[in-house]
Amino acid sequence: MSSIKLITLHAHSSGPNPWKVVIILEELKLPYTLVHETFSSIKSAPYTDINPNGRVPAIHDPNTGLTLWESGAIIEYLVESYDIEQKISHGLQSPQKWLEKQYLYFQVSGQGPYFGQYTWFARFHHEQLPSAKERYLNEIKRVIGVLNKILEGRNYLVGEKATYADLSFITWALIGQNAVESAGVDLEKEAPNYTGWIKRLLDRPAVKKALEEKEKASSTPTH
Ligand SMILES: N[C@@H](CCC(=O)N[C@@H](CS)C(=O)NCC(=O)O)C(=O)O
Repeated sequence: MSSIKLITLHAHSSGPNPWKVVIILEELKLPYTLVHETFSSIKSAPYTDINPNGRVPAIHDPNTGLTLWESGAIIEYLVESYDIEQKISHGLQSPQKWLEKQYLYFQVSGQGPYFGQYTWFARFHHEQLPSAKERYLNEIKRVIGVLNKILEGRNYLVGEKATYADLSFITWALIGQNAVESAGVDLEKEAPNYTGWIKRLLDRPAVKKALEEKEKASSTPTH
């Protein structure tokens, strides 16, 4: 691993998506460097030359020359390129590979955007729209309920070990947890499989390290 060159990851401290990628980099023990962007720096060049969509994360991997954006694609790329020992995946030839992808796509399309829209309407929208907040809060509860049911009698989403599929849910789960608990839901009681799963994932050293990096980035002022 020591011959692998530093992978550059563009991130913003407060957005959950880049930190999903940091978790994967930490789990795979890949060398990386963080470029701390601001919400204004990602909207113009030079950043938009890297990601024309003006969002984080994006990576550049000098080992292959690839520049890539969209957190799901980045996670798939890192796992398929570097998880040779199948630390957080079941391998490209296994049938579980498709289940891992299924859950990753559920995360990027079914968890992230709904949880993100709730945050938008709860914190940033220029007017109070209770019906919009209610819709997205109900979606958060629904998605948590779906995962809670899937996790009945099992520790992880695919097979007997934590994979990138599980790990991709963590950062948005923390936001969703705050949202539903602020609305008076006792999540441990309502969704014990789900809360147990999140706790198991949060206990992993790589996850702890990634969340510490996020915390550090939040307390370091950028330009
Ligand atoms: N589908 C994209 C979403 C990326 C995204 O929305 N990132 C947020 C940070 S978590 C962002 O850049 N927000 C800035 C903005 O909305 O202008 C992905 O998964 O990478």
